[in-house]
Amino acid sequence: MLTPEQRSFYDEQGYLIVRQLFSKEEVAFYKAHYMRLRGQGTYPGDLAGVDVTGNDPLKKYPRMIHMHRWDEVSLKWLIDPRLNAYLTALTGREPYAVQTMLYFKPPGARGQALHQDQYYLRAKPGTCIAAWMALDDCDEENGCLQLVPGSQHWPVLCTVPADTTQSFTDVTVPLPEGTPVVPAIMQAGDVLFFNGQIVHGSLPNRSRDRFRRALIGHYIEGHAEIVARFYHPVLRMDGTPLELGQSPDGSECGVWVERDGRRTIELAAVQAGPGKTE
Ligand SMILES: O=C(O)CCC(=O)C(=O)O
Repeated sequence: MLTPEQRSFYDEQGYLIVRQLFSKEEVAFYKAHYMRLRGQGTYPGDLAGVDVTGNDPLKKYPRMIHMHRWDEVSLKWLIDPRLNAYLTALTGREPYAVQTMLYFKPPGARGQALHQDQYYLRAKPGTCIAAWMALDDCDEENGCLQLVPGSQHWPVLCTVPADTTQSFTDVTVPLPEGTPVVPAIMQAGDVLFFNGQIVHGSLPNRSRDRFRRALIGHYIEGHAEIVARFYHPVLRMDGTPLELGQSPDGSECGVWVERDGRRTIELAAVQAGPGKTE
């Protein structure tokens, strides 16, 4: 299913958009399902983010997390054979599934500052990989995902404080001036696969009336032996749990330095783990 062109795009850029992997009918089903769940109450792990003001739209539509642990629809999506086929082809081996998330991102909602997922998951050996499915058409106006092509080759960078007027999370990674950040312009039903090391995030939803809903699965490579505690139980792609170890709380991180007139990354320190989840 993965074409040679898709393979080389992913290897070079660190991400790949597969167009219309899910049908319009499926998208309509998931949208209705999650809007109904959101309207029905609160769930473990609901997150509106830091600095939530009285009129923050995220208060009304907090992100849902790990729904696959209590919602059969989410579990089935997480291990869907289409996602598995791409993830297996991209990483060379069937991965393990560890997380679901649903971002509602209503008009006016903040985004998530640039970050690397591996900072949170700390899967080793190897890294993590995400499947990010658009439930609404998304572009720069409603806060589509943005990525730094090629950054999958970087180590996990040491984090710095984020601008919490723009981001619902409070850490980000510094980038040298002029580093290209590209928008992932997608239609509902497209799936974006991205490497766990790649720098990505999103800006606020500046539209007047367009949600930017996304259903997201996080996976770790099939040779991983440890992952951060928050992501247990780890699942095989048939939905059965398996025992993996827990990664230590904290990891080495890189900082930008100038060498021979070039910006490069040097491993500098061990930074504490996020202490909370993404
Ligand atoms: O959807 C977003 O705006 C951020 C999602 C994200 O960063 C992730 O799934 O790792």
